[in-house]
Amino acid sequence: MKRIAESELILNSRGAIYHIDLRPEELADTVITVGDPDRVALVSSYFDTIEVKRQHREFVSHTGTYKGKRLTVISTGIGPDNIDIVFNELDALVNIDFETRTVNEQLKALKIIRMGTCGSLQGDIAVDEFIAGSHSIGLDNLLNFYRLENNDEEVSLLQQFITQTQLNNSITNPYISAASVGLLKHFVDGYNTGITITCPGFYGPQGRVLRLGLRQPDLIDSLTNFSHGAHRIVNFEMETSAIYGLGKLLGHQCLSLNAVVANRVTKTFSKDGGKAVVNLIERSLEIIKDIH
Ligand code: R1P
Ligand code: URA
Repeated sequence: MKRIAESELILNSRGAIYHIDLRPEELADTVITVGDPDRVALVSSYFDTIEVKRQHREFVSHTGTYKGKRLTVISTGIGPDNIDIVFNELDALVNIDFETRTVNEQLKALKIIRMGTCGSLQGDIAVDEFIAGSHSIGLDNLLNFYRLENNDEEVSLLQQFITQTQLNNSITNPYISAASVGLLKHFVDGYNTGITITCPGFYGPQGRVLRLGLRQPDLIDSLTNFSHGAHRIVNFEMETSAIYGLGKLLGHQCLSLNAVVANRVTKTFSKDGGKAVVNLIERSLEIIKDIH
């Protein structure tokens, strides 16, 4: 077995992995990711007990139990680049032996569920509603650094996306990956579903104009109008493509749940996005506790 060098697998003086500062025994098999570091304490406020609390940079993590189910909730901060860090380090915690610095023969699959916020791209999915992303198309570049392979359905969706939106140019080289079907099937009542677009920014990359002109001024319309069979694009945010792509490559089951705080078609913003997030957390924890 090849030994992974100190410069590649970086451990701190606690024997914890570098950015997220967790040791293997401090991580639960079911992980909730949130963008906002303050949302970690919000999620863990529903826990029966909290056994571990760590923080390094924007990566806050609490491990405890919710109605008896052991969970870790961790903040990723904003963006796919942070997901690269969090996912590689979560995977290392369960699939690399920190003593020998070798990959375990028996690999473990985590269940990883994002609870985030997003913008709706459909007029009929209003602010404060929830979305579970069936697939994610990344307009960011992260998975282009890895060897992501697609099944026939994904290839066909991506080809149609490029044809209909013409988004495969000097701005972006889109990629696609899917949610875990085994997780998605639990989130039906109260969750809209469809394709989530992940953008490498909140303003220009999501078609927002404050003072700067855009190279892709028809971005929102082209995403809203996309359709392929029963598939349509429902929302965008800034992490899901990286979560689905890396989750698939590393062998973890992933799902991204988001509360809609902005609707970009009706041009409305939630009057109480905080409450929408609380509602998403409460409903989703009740489902997660029963998933084995
Ligand atoms: C932008 O405001 C942030 O909010 C969304 C986006 O994906 C981005 O991270 O998610 P979170 O609320 O989980 O951070
Ligand atoms: N998060 C995003 O990335 N975009 C939105 O419009 C709202 C939340």
